[in-house]
Amino acid sequence: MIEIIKTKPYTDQKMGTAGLRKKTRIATQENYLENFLQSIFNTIPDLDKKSFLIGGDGRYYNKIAIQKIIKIAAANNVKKLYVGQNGLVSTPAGSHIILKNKLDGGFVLSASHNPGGLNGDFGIKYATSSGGQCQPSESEAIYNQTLAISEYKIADCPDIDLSHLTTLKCENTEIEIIDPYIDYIEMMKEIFDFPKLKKLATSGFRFVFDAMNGVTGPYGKRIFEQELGAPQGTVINASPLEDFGGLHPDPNLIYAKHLVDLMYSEAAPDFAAANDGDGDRNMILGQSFFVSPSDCLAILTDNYKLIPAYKNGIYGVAKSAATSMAVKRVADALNIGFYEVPTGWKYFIHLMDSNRITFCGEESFGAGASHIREKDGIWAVLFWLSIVADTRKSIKDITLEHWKKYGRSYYLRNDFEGIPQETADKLMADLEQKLPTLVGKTFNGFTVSEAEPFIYHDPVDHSSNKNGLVIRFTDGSRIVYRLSGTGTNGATLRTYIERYVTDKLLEDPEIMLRELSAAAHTISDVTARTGKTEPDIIT
Ligand code: G16
Repeated sequence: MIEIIKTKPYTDQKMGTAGLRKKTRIATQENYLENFLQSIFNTIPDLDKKSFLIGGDGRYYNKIAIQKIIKIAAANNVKKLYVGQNGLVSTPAGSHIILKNKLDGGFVLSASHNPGGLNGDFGIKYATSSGGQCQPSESEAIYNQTLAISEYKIADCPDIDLSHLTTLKCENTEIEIIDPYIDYIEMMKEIFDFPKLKKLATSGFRFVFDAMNGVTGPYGKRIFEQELGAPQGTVINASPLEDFGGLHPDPNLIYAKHLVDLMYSEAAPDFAAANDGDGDRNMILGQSFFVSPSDCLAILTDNYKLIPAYKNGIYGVAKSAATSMAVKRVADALNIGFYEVPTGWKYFIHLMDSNRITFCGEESFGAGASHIREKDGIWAVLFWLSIVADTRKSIKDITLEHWKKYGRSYYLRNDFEGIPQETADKLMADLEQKLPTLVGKTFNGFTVSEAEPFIYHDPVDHSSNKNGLVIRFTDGSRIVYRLSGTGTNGATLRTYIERYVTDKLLEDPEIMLRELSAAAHTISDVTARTGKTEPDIIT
């Protein structure tokens, strides 16, 4: 039986950088999820011929939300649903499942690196048949539906048992519970030299993979411990938990402090890595050493030949505008294409589909390649392990050699969080107005050479998107300002600071960037406007 339920629109269902992300208490309001799902289905024709993936990172409310999505999809006469066993699918594995099975899209229930639980966050990443998240024009169409919705459809089927690999039906919709790991692991085996990695993992090389109680625990156990033979216990925080065991599953120096402390202690293993809640972000650490995400992308690109899947050559490389210029220097040296896009993995999709790029990455702890259409945390870890297996060098030495060859972009991101949205919007609008007047001026010894909004022209669909403001200095330094599209608490102003040097390679970034950070502060007038004298978070 299909019920038609009357509902009223919510006005806040516009997707951000990566899907819809909300406080759990907001997402669990009456009909909130139902409205959003029905709005998506309203934009898709011929649902009786369409198949979708459903899964998530295991966070609170996922189990309830999955049952709702199944019943709403069935009521809308969707042909088939593939559902991850126990409701689990990592974002990268989900992208692969969509592409491999030629699905029409998918729903990964995750607020990514944001904490979970009733007092945490909930989210939905909606992917299309591209294997990646929907394009801005598609999310706009869905948003318009959410503003106009007056009813949704839901089937009256019993809840589905997600624990067994089986196929069932709800109305006309076939529901297949699938193994979320197997295809992803096979894909990793095709990309990397697993026998070589196994030699490293069983040679006394000590490493830790921290899944932060997110979805990559079971993936990590299977890949690092079972396939590669690393000792049991190599994967820590390995059980996906509804509240991530109280962790904030964001793999960075602040929220993965336990791992950072280990790597800066006497007991440090040779290598450590962490992934976020849904497995698309990564952090890489060596003994007393942290690899910044921007450097990570540059180093992986420079070492592409070590990986079987890329040894015959790669197309170009792309980064978000806010990411440091380190990878550009590698692209120039390798004579491959280089692209800069707005923040958001969706902007890389057309570049991959049109064979313009193979690798891409972002400052927000994301790196990936064209094997899928999302960033991929475990892929980045396997890539680093491959470099170590080949060179037998430490993470610090690999990075230092890179800097000696190319110079170093010191890089920091300063986040000012919880700003009232109107204050943040006004700050950005006023700053944009001011940009032309900055050219030629000197701040703390840095002279502005260019100052403009970042506008991206997609070479494939010819759409244009504005995202952030970029100030360039005569010595190659840059400051980028933008508002986050993933926060759930007011607005977050992100200020990205970058300074390029060819000497002084092993200094503290906070010291090297002190003057430039102060300049960024002055230019944005952030203290007068927000009352904040310091960033809330520096990464
Ligand atoms: C998402 C997007 C990334 C983006 C990041 C930060 O990552 O997929 O492309 O760089 O958010 O976005 P913002 O600066 O707008 O907060 P994830 O891992 O949260 O899905």
